Amino acid sequence: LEPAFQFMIRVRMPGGVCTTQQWLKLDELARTHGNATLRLTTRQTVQFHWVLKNDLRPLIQGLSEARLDTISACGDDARGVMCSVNPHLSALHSTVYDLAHRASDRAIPRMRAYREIWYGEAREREPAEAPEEPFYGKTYMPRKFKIGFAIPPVNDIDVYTQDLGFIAIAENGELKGFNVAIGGGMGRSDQSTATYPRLADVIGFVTPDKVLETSDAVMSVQRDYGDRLERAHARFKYTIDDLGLDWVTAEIERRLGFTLAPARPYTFTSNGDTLGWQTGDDGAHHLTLFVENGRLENQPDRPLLDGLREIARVHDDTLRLTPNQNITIARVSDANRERIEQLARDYRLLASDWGSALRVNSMACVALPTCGLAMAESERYLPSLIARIEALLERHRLSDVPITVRMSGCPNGCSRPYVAEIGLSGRAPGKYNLYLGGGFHGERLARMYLENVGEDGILDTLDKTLGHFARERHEGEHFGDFVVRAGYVEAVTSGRDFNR
Ligand code: SRM
Ligand code: SF4
Repeated sequence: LEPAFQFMIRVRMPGGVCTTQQWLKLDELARTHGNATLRLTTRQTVQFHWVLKNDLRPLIQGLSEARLDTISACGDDARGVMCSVNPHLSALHSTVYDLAHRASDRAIPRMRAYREIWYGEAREREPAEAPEEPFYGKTYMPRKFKIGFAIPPVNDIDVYTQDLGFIAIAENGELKGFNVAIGGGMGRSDQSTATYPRLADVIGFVTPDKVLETSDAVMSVQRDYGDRLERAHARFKYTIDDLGLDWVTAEIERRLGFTLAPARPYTFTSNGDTLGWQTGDDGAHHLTLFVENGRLENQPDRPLLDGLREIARVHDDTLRLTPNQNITIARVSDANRERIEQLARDYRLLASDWGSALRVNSMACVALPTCGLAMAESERYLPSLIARIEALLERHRLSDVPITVRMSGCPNGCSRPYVAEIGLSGRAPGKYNLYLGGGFHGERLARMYLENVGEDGILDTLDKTLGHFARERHEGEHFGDFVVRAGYVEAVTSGRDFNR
């Protein structure tokens, strides 16, 4: 007899685009081989939790029936490639999504072991003249490597937190190319000032035909120069800070064989999702639902998993999983519009059911009970903390003001808390570091304001700062900008400055 090991399974889903048939399969697998929940993640995919060892193979084989797999969703390789969900710019989205998908296909490992282990295919010997991994070789990357495509003005993918970000530049709806941003990342280790979150630097511009080779060149620099001795120092952000941005950029250009063009102007306005109905430039309708912390499960008063299944049975186009753990019902036909809205209302999936603008701009990582690295609660705790913050917001008449709040159960920062206007990262049960001053569209890191505090300390500080914000904010000013202007925190100017 062996212990009942339980596993988390993460699906690879570039850009979060999923057909309704695929969704129905995910739903079925969660009910038959998981814990009857699906968890939408901050990188636009789904996770299954509490999968027992004997359920692993049938689950992964079931995914394969829906043309899905888990390759490269974890590991020292290119992780799930992200792509903005921007229904307003439908045509542009489809071009950029196509590139994101190709970048994902190109960056994933080629190994056959996956098929042998999970699908039971016969073992093939690696021919000496054709190495199995032409890019990764035998040692893969020093660490995970994250790629994302953003479509301004929406920075929903938090492009500055990616190891490699592509920022779409369009003129009159036509894609001209991408600004290239390198060296973002959130992860830190507890109480280690040698580790820090860092925002990516924009190093230049490339045309669409150069995106895949740019991705190869950037990844290969990190593959060859990243730290392979100390894992906590092995992300690309540290390679860049150690070798210098200019040196790394020159090395990327040397490998590309051309110099990057100067970066082009662009504007981001938020890093959240636009919830509710939107109509694209091609006239198609899209409905973005709010899923608190991405957890779809059947609670007695909110049978969310059933709700999505009902919608997927009616809908005849795709779903798009957003980088903020929400879900967009994309390209809803006129015939289905009323029915789908009614289902979303019946199953309480509309943002309007959920209260404050703070709540619908909130994210929490999974943390306890499944995450082995968690130091404090996150997904299970943030909703109740928000209810208490909502009482403060109501008192200060700020309920309708969008403010981003993100909580992580440990310093790794899976919910990207260090770019939130209010960030919380777990230190111990019931204790968090409180960060303030992140940029509303992900353009500035937050700074630690309180260390290792409990709920009372967090609420006292928010009462004071939100009250001050309500009284003295400038027209249209965001909370993150206000706390910097009012002197609560000094703006963080670089990764290394984060721990100052
Ligand atoms: Fe993460 C590790 C969950 C996005 C930084 N992350 C983990 C693990 C697998 C724990 C582990 O290694 O044992 C967590 C599984 C928990 C569970 O029970 O399900 C976990 N990470 C998640 C998800 C599900 C959080 C969520 O609530 O949505 C996200 C899945 C994304 C996906 O679909 O691929 C998730 N993780 C992120 C992000 C955000 C992003 O990528 O945009 C980050 C910060 C960005 C970055 O990478 O810097 C992130 N996760 C980490 C780290 C710290 C990496 C570092 O550089 O130090 C770890 C720990 C590690 O890798 O050693 C980690
Ligand atoms: Fe786990 Fe920490 Fe990531 Fe939360 S931030 S899911 S606690 S690794």
